[in-house]
Amino acid sequence: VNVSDDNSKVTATIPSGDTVEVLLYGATIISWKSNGTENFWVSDAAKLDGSKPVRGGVPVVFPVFGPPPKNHATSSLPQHGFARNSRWEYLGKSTSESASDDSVKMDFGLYSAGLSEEAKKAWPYDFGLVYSVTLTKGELSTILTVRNEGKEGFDFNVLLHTYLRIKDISTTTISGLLGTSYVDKVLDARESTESNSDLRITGETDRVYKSLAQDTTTVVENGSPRFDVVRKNFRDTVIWNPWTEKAKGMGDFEPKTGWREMLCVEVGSVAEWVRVEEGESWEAGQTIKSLV
Ligand code: TA6
Repeated sequence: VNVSDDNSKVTATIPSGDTVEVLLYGATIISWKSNGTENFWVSDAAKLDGSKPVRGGVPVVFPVFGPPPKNHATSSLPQHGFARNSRWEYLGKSTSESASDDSVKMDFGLYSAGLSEEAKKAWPYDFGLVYSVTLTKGELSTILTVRNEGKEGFDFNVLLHTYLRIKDISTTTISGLLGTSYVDKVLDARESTESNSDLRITGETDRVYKSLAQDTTTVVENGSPRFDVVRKNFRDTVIWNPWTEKAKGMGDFEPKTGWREMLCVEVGSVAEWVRVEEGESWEAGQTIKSLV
């Protein structure tokens, strides 16, 4: 197991050759390679210098998902909150040798004290986040622990905004959503129930699937499973593809045809607020399995 930290990015490699790269900016995973294959999509125009959230990989969304609501403690935060554009600390690694293959866990921390003055003013709660990234052969697990370090309870959303790399959106389907109710943000937040056991993406798609019964969402390419995305203690899953117009409208989305090769499957708790009272903590995460 090899872990290197150049003070802006932590890179880990395990004996199988699998690697993961985590920017301290936003604790954003910008690469995960397994079996010689890159699993995440990152825009060619993504900013990796901390000047804006990374367009790709796995941005961490906290304490609010989407544009913040009015008349709420999060109202003056930027879209998707401050976690993805704050500098996190690398807290260190732990490795475990096992018969099958070695694994490595790296921890990252973000605390209210480490926030920008602007973010602290916008959301004045004492909190601590610990984000653990565990690389094992063919799998990447991430767990986020939210701790209330203050005297007042607070409400939050959390979401892992994963940009999966796929070969071609037109031959990709998503299973595990059947029967789940969802909010369709492209059809002005209309509520519907998923009737497809294998969902095809045929245009701009921006849906919040709520309280899924199944904890695994599978991405299938040309009829064979490519990824399992397994939720742990997260209630919801967002499916997003910007398609042509929205891709054109994002300055940091390149190539403009990149929407054909990416699919966001984003596990989170976003349809309802999660609340932690004084001294309480809460944790949730995902395990993504690369099936090729
Ligand atoms: O997760 C889907 C979404 O909420 C979309 O509505 C779109 O806004 C996307 O996130 C990207 O948001 P960003 O702030 O990263 O441009």
